[in-house]
Amino acid sequence: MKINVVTIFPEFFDGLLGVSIVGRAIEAGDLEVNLIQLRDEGLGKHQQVDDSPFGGGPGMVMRVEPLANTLGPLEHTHRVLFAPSGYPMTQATLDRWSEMEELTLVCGRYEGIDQRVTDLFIDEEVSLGDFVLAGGEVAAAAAIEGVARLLPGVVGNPESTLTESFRDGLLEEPVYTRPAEYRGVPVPEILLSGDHARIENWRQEQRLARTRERRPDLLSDGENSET
Ligand code: JFT
Repeated sequence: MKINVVTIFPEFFDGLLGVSIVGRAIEAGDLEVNLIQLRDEGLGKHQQVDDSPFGGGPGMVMRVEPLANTLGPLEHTHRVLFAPSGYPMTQATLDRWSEMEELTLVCGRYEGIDQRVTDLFIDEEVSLGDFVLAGGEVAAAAAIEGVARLLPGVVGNPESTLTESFRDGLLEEPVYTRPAEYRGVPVPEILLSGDHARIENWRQEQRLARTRERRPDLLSDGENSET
């Protein structure tokens, strides 16, 4: 698939695109990432992309014209805007995007983007989470990595994300590797027992206990309400 990223900081993505799953997906031709410098459509001698807010208030707002001129020609793609006030971006969101031919991720800065950009040129507005960043780039980077690992042919593709334990709506269990004891702290003996039925039972209990403690919201709704 192809992912366009609209940003005034294209260098921000250099590390991401060179390493690990994303780097390999690009290398293998499973993923193309096209970085688009928004400032190329900036206004005037200084290629300005922002202006002061109507109605007053602190900071600057991203103007319509540079974004409109950039996003208009990308109408054939699914155009996503990151915003603190967006719908939550979840695994289901990434699953859906990973099936698309061409996705466009729009990253803003300053206090936000003129609402008319969203109204006229954006298909979906999402947020990475309930915390405050200084712009959309970190959220876009998270989306690129999360989508890349779902692409067919990518090493580490979970095959069916339904087989991933997070998909049954629970947090994952703790995992261990060698050594069997470190600074007097042993690996749970059950994991060394070779009894795969008891091990799977233990893992499920751990997932449930962890979810009850850390994310009770995941249990109180839908298909896990009986667990
Ligand atoms: C922050 C963001 C996400 C996500 C897009 C744009 C400007 C800075 C800002 C900060 C506080 C209030 C704007 C953005 C995010 C997240 C995304 C922008 N800012 N208004 N912050 N935190 N989880 N996605 Cl454009």
